[in-house]
Amino acid sequence: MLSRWFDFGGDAIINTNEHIRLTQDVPSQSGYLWSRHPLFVPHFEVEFEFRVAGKGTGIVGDGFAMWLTKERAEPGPVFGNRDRFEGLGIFFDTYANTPQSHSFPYVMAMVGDGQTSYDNAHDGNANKLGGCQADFRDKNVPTKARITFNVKTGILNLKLQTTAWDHWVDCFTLQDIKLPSSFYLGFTAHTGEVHDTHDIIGVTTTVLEQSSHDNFVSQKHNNTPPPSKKSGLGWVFKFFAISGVFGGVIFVAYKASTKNNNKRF
Ligand SMILES: [Ca+2]
Repeated sequence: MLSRWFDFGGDAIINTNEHIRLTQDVPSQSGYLWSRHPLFVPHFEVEFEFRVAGKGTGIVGDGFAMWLTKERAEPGPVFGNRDRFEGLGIFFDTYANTPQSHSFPYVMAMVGDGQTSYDNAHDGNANKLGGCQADFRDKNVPTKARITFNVKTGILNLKLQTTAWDHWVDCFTLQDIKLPSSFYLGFTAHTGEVHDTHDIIGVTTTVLEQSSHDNFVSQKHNNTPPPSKKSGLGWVFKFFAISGVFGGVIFVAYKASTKNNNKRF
């Protein structure tokens, strides 16, 4: 239940073998999962598996969000997180606050400057940088998202897997994105009058490197085939995968600091 790298709170509950449940399928819940330590990596990928489902067949909500922000673990009104955040929010919105030209669920991105509010009344339209319709609710296949971001080029891409295993569809690619120099990785969700369960099943982060040809290549590709049977250790395994990457980053930071100290003395 305790982790050096992540913590959770609000109404989030943990099933060690299965998932972190950010909200249950009941009204007025709000939960979070946040990295304890900031990331300082210039080029990376975050892939996570999630599941949104519930007994409701009509109006459900409200959805969940993935964050790369300067702040962490500050519950509030934006899918369970604080408003006026600084950094990236990707919203997996299952509830139409106002009639839209697109259908729901809808996935969209906003980069906050620490002062601008999320446009809650219009599902974030005022600050939408990119988005796509994505039928990710209550699916039989594992639903996943993969975000890649390159600080140098400012290019941010989101792909989704919602229809079949290893069938990734581009949701959006954004240019000239600037994030805070260090940021935390978080997931939050909330329910209001309408509700759903919002689960984070696993997260893997990969540090990507620059090749000698100035192209960026991945140190590691995660092409593992679908599990033939759900492993009880799935969450634990993935959790250690995260810890490994964060551990690596922290270790580098620690090494750098030690080196400076050595020089000084
Ligand atoms: Ca909404």
